[in-house]
This record gives sequence, structure tokens and C-alpha cells, in this order.
Amino acid sequence: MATALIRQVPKCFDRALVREGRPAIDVELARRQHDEYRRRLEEAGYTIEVVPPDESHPDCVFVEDTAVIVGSVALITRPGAPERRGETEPVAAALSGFPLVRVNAPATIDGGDVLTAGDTLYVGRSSRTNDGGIGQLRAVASDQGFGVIVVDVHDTLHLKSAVLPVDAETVVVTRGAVDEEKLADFRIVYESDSEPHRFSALPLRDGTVLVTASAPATAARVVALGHRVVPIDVSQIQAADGGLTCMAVLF
Ligand code: CIR
Repeated sequence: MATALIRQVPKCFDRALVREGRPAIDVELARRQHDEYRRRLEEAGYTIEVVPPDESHPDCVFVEDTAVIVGSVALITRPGAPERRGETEPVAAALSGFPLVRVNAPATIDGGDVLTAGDTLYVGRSSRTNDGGIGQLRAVASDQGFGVIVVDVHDTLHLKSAVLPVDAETVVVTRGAVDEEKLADFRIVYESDSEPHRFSALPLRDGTVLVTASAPATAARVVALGHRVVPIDVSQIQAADGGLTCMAVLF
């Protein structure tokens, strides 16, 4: 059985963190888009577990950043943005079926910086994830039989803002955003230059790949690989620097 842990969009979502300026967000539309995302996950066969929203944490819908499943263990992160650190405990409670390992200060790590591919964890060293966080992830990974490859993230929020797996071998990459040399084991497909930073993807267990509707030219490159893509409009999630991976923890 596969589960998707999600968290609803809070009313204060228009105060979400963004890298530049302040987001102009229609919270009601964000909620409808999130409902559609949930529906797609259900359709693909996931059992949905919902953590209620937290009105003191505008970014709480981005549940991926708070927990990483590594083998049989759930690593509860210490998010890089201090404003987000209070998001973790309700997620930890929802994951209490797993042995939990908590990241300790001063280490920081966001789940958006961790990409799992087979028995390798690619971890972004970013403005949110520091060497301490990478070290604590490495300890859990090594216990669980995973290798770790560190990828420097230069020009985007998280590793998975710019490196999106679409199947076990292939990632869609935003040119110039990360240290691509570390991705040598993947087949790389580049995001279309006409729509930079508007592509996100989430491969689902039924074999479809959920893709952002805002990047049709990049999505066409994924179709050309032979994948069945399902576009979804998440404009209001993107307005808060989010994508498709960040709204769920899948296990
Ligand atoms: C933040 O800045 O933390 C949120 N506004 C966006 C987080 C997106 N998370 C992700 O891509 N994993």
C-alpha cells in the first residue's frame, strides 16, 4: 500500500516565504488547486493522510520539507528557514509509525533538497541545507544502506526546484541551477529555455507523471521519452516558490 501524507493550505498562505518580494496569492484558488492535486494522488492509488493546516505557519502545505523517508526510518528535518521550524512536530506525529530520527541544531536540512534514486540520496547544499544537515542525513543513510551524493545548488531554492526525476533514470534539469557534474548517473533532459523555472514533476505509482501545466514545452520533452503526463495547474503554489514534489511525503 502506498500513502501520501499531505497538509492543507492554511488561510495565511498569502504570507508564504518567497525568494524575492511578496507573493500575490489567491488563497482560495490555491486551495482548489491543492484539492485537485489530492484528487490526482487518489486516482493514482495513494491512500491520503492529511495533517490539518497550521495558521501560524503559512508554508505548512510544503510538507516535503519537514520529513524524509530513508529506508525504514523517517528523518524529521530542521528546516533552513527559522519561520518554518514549528512545522515539523505535527508531521512527526503523523509519521509515528516509523522510527523517527530528528535533525539537531545547528544543522539544517529541507526535504526539498533530498532526491532519492534507487539506493542513492542526492542532497542539495543550498541556502536551506547546510553541511551539518548533510552530515546527519549521511549517518541515517549509511545505517539504512544508502549512499549520499552532495550537489551544490547555486541558483534556485532547493535541489528539487531544478532537478526533477521523471523516472528511475531520468531527471529534468534547469540549466545552470545546480552542479550538474554530480548528476552523471542520470539521463538529463533540460527544461525548455522558453519557460525556465516553471516546470515541476512528480512520478506517480500508476506510471503517470504529474507535471505543471505552466511548462508545456518541457512536458513535451517528457512525453517524447514515452511517458504519460498529466498536467496540473498549480499556479498559486508556484507563486509561493513551490512545485509538485513539495506538497507530499510519499511512502
Ligand atoms: C519556502 O520558501 O520554504 C516555501 N515558500 C516554498 C517551499 C517549497 N518546497 C519545496 O520545493 N520542497
